[in-house]
Amino acid sequence: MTPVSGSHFSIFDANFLKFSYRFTQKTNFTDKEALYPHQNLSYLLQFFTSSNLFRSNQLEEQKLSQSYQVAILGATGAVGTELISLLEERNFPVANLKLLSSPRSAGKTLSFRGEPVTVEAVGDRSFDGVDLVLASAGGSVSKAWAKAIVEAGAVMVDNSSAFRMDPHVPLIIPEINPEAAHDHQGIIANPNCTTILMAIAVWPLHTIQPVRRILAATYQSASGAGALAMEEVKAQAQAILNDEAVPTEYFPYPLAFNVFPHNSPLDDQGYCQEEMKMVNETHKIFGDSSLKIKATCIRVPVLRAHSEAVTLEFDAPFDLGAARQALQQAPGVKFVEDWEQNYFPMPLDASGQDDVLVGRIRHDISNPCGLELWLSGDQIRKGAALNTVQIAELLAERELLRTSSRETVGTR
Ligand code: 2RA
Repeated sequence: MTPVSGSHFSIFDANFLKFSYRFTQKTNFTDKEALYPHQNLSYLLQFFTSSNLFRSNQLEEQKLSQSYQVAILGATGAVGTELISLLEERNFPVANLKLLSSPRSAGKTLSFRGEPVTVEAVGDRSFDGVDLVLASAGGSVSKAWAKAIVEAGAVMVDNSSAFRMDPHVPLIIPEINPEAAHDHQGIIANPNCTTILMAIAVWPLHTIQPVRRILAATYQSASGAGALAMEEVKAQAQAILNDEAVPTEYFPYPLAFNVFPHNSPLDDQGYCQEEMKMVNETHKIFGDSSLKIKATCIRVPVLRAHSEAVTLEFDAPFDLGAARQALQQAPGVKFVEDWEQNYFPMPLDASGQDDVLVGRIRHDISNPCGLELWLSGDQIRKGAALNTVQIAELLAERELLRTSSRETVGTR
């Protein structure tokens, strides 16, 4: 497999460009900034030299000289196959890609950079010499192999819920808490899809004016239950249209032409696991467990992008213009609002996109300090695989992967 290098535009470049744009567009300088314009310049210079763009250029240089032994655990699932595409699309410096699965899926052939790669059954020696494992095979599989992965010297970026709330495991959305990566002890957790999508939209507002309470209602697609569940919804729709028996192997009830509350286990307060993930994970990512959060999670007959209606409460009214501007400039967000056309984020538009579509920003008419937004985000990409690959990029940029088995590009 020949490693490639080339142009690569990461979220970190986007951060810098958005910052620069915001800076050049800034007209409402504070008295202090107007009095000391050189401070603005020095701030810009300081930002540039410490910026992610700078680090991104470092990654470009690293890419020319170093690459990594990468394994995907759970390679044949919806997220696994997206991970393969994203490593290729984003030109992650892969020296060799190992695709791992359960024995049931082993032997399949998938393609990476135009070459066939045979999926191997995961086993005791699978992680020998591997630097980075991107895991998306479910919590029990992650728990079963985590020790072997870490003992082999690799870093595991885990897409399951197995380690998310472990205090020794950073839980990361690179646009929000990249610094947490420095504390890793071999495992980094990728948050749940609903948490990522909500946090990406709320964080830019929270940094302007702290949010005190979040009320969310989700509209979750079939993709959250996996590739086979997506196929099941299509089969259900076909069966209903043909007046035939409706298959329900992956969902407890027919999802086609129906909606039902998320079927993860319920606690004694009446909240399901999916809802509590949004609460607990957001606390950990924002570093604020005093933030009041509640969610109602609902499965809807959409194939691959989740949507969420989110109400935020602040201590004081949030200016609508400031909220729109913050979201227009936020990394990972595409602002989508056309009030005349009544056009706002939709899962069909979000599918296949990296950015979370956010819009329909309005005041909560029942609360002067409330603000409402609506979002749609691709559950498989930013909700899972893209965030995982962005964490991998962060680890490479900040040299947080081991160096012992890195290869020099061109040696293979
Ligand atoms: C779901 N949150 O949508 C899950 C996927 N991680 O059901």
